Amino acid sequence: MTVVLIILVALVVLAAVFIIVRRRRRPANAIAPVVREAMPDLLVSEIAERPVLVEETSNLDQRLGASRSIFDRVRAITSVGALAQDQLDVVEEVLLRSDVGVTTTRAILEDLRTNGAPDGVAAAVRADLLDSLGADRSVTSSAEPGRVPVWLFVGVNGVGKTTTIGKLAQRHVNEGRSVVLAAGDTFRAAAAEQLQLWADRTGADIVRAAEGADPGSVVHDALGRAAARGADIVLADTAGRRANSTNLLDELAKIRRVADRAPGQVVETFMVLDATTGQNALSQAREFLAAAAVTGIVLTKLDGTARGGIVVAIERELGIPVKFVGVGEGVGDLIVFEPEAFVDSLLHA
Ligand SMILES: Nc1nc2c(ncn2[C@@H]2O[C@H](COP(=O)(O)OP(=O)(O)OP(=O)(O)O)[C@@H](O)[C@H]2O)c(=O)[nH]1
Ligand SMILES: [Mg+2]
Repeated sequence: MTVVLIILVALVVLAAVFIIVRRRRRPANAIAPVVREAMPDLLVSEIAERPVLVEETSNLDQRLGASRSIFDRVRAITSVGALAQDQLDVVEEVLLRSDVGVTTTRAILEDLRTNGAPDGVAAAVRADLLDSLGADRSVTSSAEPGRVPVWLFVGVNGVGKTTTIGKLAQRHVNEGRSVVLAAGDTFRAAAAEQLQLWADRTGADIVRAAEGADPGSVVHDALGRAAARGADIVLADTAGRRANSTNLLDELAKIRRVADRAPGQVVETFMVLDATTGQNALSQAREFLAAAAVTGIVLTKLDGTARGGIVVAIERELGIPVKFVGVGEGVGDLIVFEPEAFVDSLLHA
């Protein structure tokens, strides 16, 4: 009996000690559990409207804002039919300021004088600009069976070759193609580094060599790698400068020969031009045309100029279609050039 009593007392003492210790362990500022109210049946009574994705056209308006503003005065002419001389003067000034070029400006004025503007001046100018942008701008991304298509990028330094390659690599990858970048600008080490960043970012493969290496052999190695891996396309970067322009053009011609030899096949040679350099872009371009057998133009930095009409002048003067335009530094800021969207952006109300 005594033993049972002792055990009972011991148990009571142990229980008391246990409770005291537990209370001590709870921090002084411990938060007491909150007694929650019952949840309402309806959590959100009004759902905010989903943001509308910015459409390409309105985005283009924004990117071409400076060029678009030059055309403000043309859009402001609301009369229809025959044009007064002061209205013709406004159209002429606007077209010249936008860098459309003298020949196209004259042709448009002639049309306005002869035919007037039955649907308004903006509509008439729009139609004339579209007429002068009628080139075939199809882009080839496939080669003969057993060969790897190559897109070669040429142009003077700083125009945006490497950035354009990065943006296009992303575009190809998005469309399900495997891409090999050839770091053919071996003139400076930073060029390959810059292309490497784009490779990392887009998931493209890259072949590069040390500064001063032969760019032809870089392109050759890139083709070997692309063929071995069954890659879908090679995008080849080139240097924008050399000791002198003869060296640069000779080098480009040589790179082109290498790139066009099996297993490679050059299916597009893009000359990259910087729209902000205006008419200078044209004189640069002529030098490259013969050496590199250019098939298309990429006009970059259209977002940075009010003289977007240079697109028209370039096509007219060089007879080469603008196939892509750069409208910013981001990976998505390269668009397929579509004359309608472009001209609409300049001239719609
Ligand atoms: N705003 C704007 N900037 C651009 C565009 N395209 C390229 N750039 C910028 O132009 C600068 C030069 O671009 P790069 O791609 O290095 O030019 P590059 O032709 O490769 O130059 P080199 O390698 O020196 O021959 C960079 O700061 C780019 O971000 C564009 O469409 N819009
Ligand atoms: Mg470069």
